[in-house]
Amino acid sequence: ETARIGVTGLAVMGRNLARNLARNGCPVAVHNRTYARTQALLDEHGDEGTFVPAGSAEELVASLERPRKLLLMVKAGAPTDAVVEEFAALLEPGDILVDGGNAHFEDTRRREAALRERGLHFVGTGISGGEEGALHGPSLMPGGTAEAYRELAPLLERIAARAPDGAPCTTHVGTDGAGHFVKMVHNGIEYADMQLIGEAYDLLRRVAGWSSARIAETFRSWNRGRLDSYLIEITAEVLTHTDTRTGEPFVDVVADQAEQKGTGRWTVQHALGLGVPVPGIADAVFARSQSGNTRLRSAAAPLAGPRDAAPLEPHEAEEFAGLVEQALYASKVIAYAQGWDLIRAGGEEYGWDIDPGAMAAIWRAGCIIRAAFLDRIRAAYAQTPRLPTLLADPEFGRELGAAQDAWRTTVSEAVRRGVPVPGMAGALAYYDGLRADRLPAALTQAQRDFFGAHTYRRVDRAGVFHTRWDADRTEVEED
Ligand code: NBP
Repeated sequence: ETARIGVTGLAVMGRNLARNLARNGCPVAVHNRTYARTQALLDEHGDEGTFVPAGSAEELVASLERPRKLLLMVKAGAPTDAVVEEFAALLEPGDILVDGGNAHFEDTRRREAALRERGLHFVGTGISGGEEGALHGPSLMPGGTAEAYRELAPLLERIAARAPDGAPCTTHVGTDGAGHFVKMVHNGIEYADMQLIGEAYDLLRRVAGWSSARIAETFRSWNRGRLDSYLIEITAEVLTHTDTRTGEPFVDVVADQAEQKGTGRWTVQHALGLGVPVPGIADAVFARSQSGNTRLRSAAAPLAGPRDAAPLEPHEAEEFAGLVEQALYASKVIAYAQGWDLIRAGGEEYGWDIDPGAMAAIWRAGCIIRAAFLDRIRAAYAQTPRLPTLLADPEFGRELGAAQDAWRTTVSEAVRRGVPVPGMAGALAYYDGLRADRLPAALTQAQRDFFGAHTYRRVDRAGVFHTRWDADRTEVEED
């Protein structure tokens, strides 16, 4: 009983989290199905702290302080179920199993309920930041019981990333699958953000006519302003890189077919189920699918439309880049607002008491969407915890208002020149849709009543009505 926590599954993530724990003075027991990985960790990093190697599951469990805390870092899906079962059989009531894999939150809910029956805590934990984050400080999103979180907090806070104000990037998100749920939404937001950055790049390339190096410089300058974020920073890095084989800009030799592992799709599926509009995330997922659909793309390639019009004059290009920055920023605010709507709806649906400001706070560092901007979201919710949408925050509202002319010009220019900007155009439509005095949804309701007697409500009186379209077109009130 010498280790404060154990880690099983020592591939890139588990190995780096174990090292992070050990480096932060926490004796950690380490185990892997195939012992070679455990040995490699000891050989290569054994001097970084106290590692207690375990050759078997029994040995691992025997080496842990009580209540035992065990972090699973194995492949999501069936392997996680197998490992949960293996260890649950060896643990005792009050012990805590933490699943740091990319589990679907519904699987986490199922596992948590099953283990709770056996007196065990199961803490599904979203972990963001990839390999580097795992080693130097990830953003950690634990679910499970508050009681389990109290036991884990000292350890999690020690290994988590630190926000610029020094706060550790972890908090108890909510019960059962809440942690994996918000990790899923985090990834959905990441998809939307990447899509918008891609559109901004495309506009600078095709409308401003700039080289990758010139665009990289622009992203670097944006990164010193309100767009300051990890994704903008790495975009500049990628655009600066030269392909070693051809000497061409690296981005020009990469096939333009985006892939996905599925968390963006999950986000959209759940948003559809909950009836929360997240078009910014959906457009990003669909844009990846569209890019990868070579059959559709080659069939449509000959279709008419503007193609490679002459780029803008240099002074116009400079001005245009300023407009693109505004369109990008405004669209980003919209995408994040949609993500936060989904967090709120998920919390209501599953009975999680998720603090929306705390999510922004723990994403300020360690994760892929880390950005200065997240501190503004934190502040907006600190000021008004029940903000109905981020757009209702006076600061964000003012910024969107100030950006909208540039945003509209950018989208118009893109449309005119045939540059696809589903993210920016969709974000603008969402903005206009929400602020509209009256929507054509009225016509939709009338049509639904016409073909399906689906009824409608009126603007001038309470109640539910139907018009007898196929008879004398008189109106009847339904009860
Ligand atoms: P992998 O997802 O590649 O999983 C490999 C690990 O799972 C190895 O330790 C392997 O043991 C173990 N494993 C498998 Br596969 N089947 C097993 C079984 N039936 N019983 C016991 N162990 C089994 O590793 P990773 O990339 O380090 O990711 C770990 C988890 O963290 C995943 O759920 C992943 O989705 C998640 N995650 C990854 C990232 C990232 O950036 N990579 C970020 C955040 C979360 P073996 O060595 O014996 O084959």
